[in-house]
Order: sequence, then structure tokens, then C-alpha cells
Amino acid sequence: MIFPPELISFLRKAERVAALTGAGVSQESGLRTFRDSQSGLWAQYKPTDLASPEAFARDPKLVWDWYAWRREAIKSARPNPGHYALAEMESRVAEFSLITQNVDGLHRMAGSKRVHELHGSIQRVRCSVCGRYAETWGDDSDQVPACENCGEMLRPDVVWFGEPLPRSELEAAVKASCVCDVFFSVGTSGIVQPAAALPFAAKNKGAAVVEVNLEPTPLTEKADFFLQGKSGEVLPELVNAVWDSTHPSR
Ligand code: BV8
Ligand code: ZN
Repeated sequence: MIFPPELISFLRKAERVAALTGAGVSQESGLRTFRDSQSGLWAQYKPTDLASPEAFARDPKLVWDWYAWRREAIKSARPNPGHYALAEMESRVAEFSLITQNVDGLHRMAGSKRVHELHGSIQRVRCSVCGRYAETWGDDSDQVPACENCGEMLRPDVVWFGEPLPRSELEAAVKASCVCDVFFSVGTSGIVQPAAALPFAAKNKGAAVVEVNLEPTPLTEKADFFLQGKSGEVLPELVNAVWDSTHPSR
């Protein structure tokens, strides 16, 4: 891909960069995005119907099994070149913040250090009542595992629709978005709030906004650069073009 020269020079000069990622950045690791139709047993459900406290109250075992199925899928997933390119960018820029909506943990696995998980992590499990984290749990086939501390049902440590985001993660993400020189929005349809507002906040504070997606989104017309393509291909090429061997890292 040929990149606009002004994008290259923006990135070479950038002191602070922030990147918001969504399910699209993990698509090339073999994980379905929320927009892709779910497969098999789960095809009949919309994620928004399962990822909510109401769904868990109505049918806790169904919701627990959906997350157990996703944890299994993630076990065999590995970071793809897009994740690694973002980790490389962090090593090249003075201040880099990775803000992710994903709960799959692949950014940290790829070596990203400063990661703000806005929607929690599917790898962590906590008690739905006393909040205690569980390291291990039974996989009893007909009921949700119980908390060792209080006996109530366990749940995934993710943010469901209608639940508030972790305050410290959101505050850090808003701060990074408002002070950055360049803001990337990668592999996200830009629908879910408040994450989807971050690129607009960055733009309003004067950042150059770069969107990487297969197709346009509500952000595209506001973005300064729209790099249409797979993040696993576009991002490594961009990192090479900006910080190739002739340009010293920071
Ligand atoms: C809150 C964790 C308040 C769980 C998730 C009406 C209007 C506006 C807002 C609302 C509204 N009604 C309700 C709301 C608020 C609601 C919301 O935004 N709803 C939406 C549906 C409108 N938000 C909330 O409820 C949030 N909480 O607001 O709380 C509050 C405050 C105080 C006190 C109490 C309450 C909580 C939202 C978090 C929900 N949890 N995940 C889990 O994972 O199971 S959301 C989940 O879905 C993801 O985390 C992610 O955020 C979202 C999916 O979006 P994407 O990641 O973008 O994925 P998607 O599949 O949509 O798109 C993929 C993109 O990638 C596509 O564009 C595709 O083209 C592209 N792509 C694909 N392959 C590639 C690619 N791009 C590049 N390369 C590729 N290879
Ligand atoms: Zn408990």
C-alpha cells in the first residue's frame, strides 16, 4: 500500500500516539467479529442479546456457556501481524496508548505494554455478587460454577451492555485520546459507546485521525486518513514505511 507522505511525516514527528482497536484487529487471528454471523449453536443469538446482565439473569447457563465457548476459541488464537505492528509502534513512539474494546488478550500476548481494556477480559472470571476473582472453576455441565467465597454464580470479567466501563481504564483512554498527536481507529465498526466517541474527541483536540478498516464506518468521513484493508497487512506495511531501518527508533 502507498501511504500519503503527510501521514508518514506525522508519525515520524509524533510524540504521543493512541490506538483504539475492535474485533476486526483479531479477525485475522481467526476470531469472529461481532458483525460476523455467529456460527453453529450460537448463530441464533445476537451478541447484544447475550452480553448483558438481563441475559445473565434470564438464562445464566446459556450466557456462561457462550463465554466458555469463546474462551475455548481464543485458546487456539495467536496474535496476528496487526497486533505485532501495534506493539512495534509502541516501542517507536515516546508515548503510545493502546485502547482496546477486545476482551481476547491478544494485544498483551503480542507484547503491547500500555493496554487499556475498556470492556474487560474474557480470561478473567469473578463472582457476580462478592466480586472475588476465581483462578479455577468447575465445568459442571448443567449449572454455572459457584464462587468459593460466597457460593453465588461466577461470571466473566467483561463489561456487558448497560454496565459502566472500569473508571480508571476509561479515564486513561479519554486522557490519551485528548493529548495525542495521532489517533488510530483499527478494526472497529464504531457503534458501541463510549468507546466510539474517542476518535471524535481526539479529532476535536487536534489529533490526526487514521482509520484502518475493510470498509467505511461512521468515523470515515471525519478521519484524516482512511487506510482501507486488513489491519494485519496495512499496519505492518505502515510501521515499515515510517520506521524503516534508515530511521532510528526513538
Ligand atoms: C454504558 C464486552 C452506561 C462483552 C462489549 C443508544 C445509543 C448510544 C448508546 C447506547 C444506546 N443504547 C445503549 C447504549 C449504550 C451501549 C451501546 O453503545 N450500545 C450500542 C449497541 C448502541 N453501551 C453500553 O452499554 C456500555 N456501557 O454505556 O454504560 C452506564 C454508565 C453508568 C452506570 C451504568 C451504565 C457498555 C458497552 C460494552 C459492551 N461490551 N464487549 C463481550 O465481549 O462479550 S461490546 C463488544 O461489541 C465489543 O467489545 C465491541 O465494543 C463491540 C463490537 O464492536 P467492534 O469491536 O467494532 O466489532 P464489530 O464486529 O462491530 O466490527 C468489526 C469491524 O472490523 C468492522 O468495521 C469490520 O469492517 C472490521 N474488520 C473486520 N475484519 C477486519 C476489519 N478491519 C480491519 N482488518 C480486518 N481484518
Ligand atoms: Zn462470591
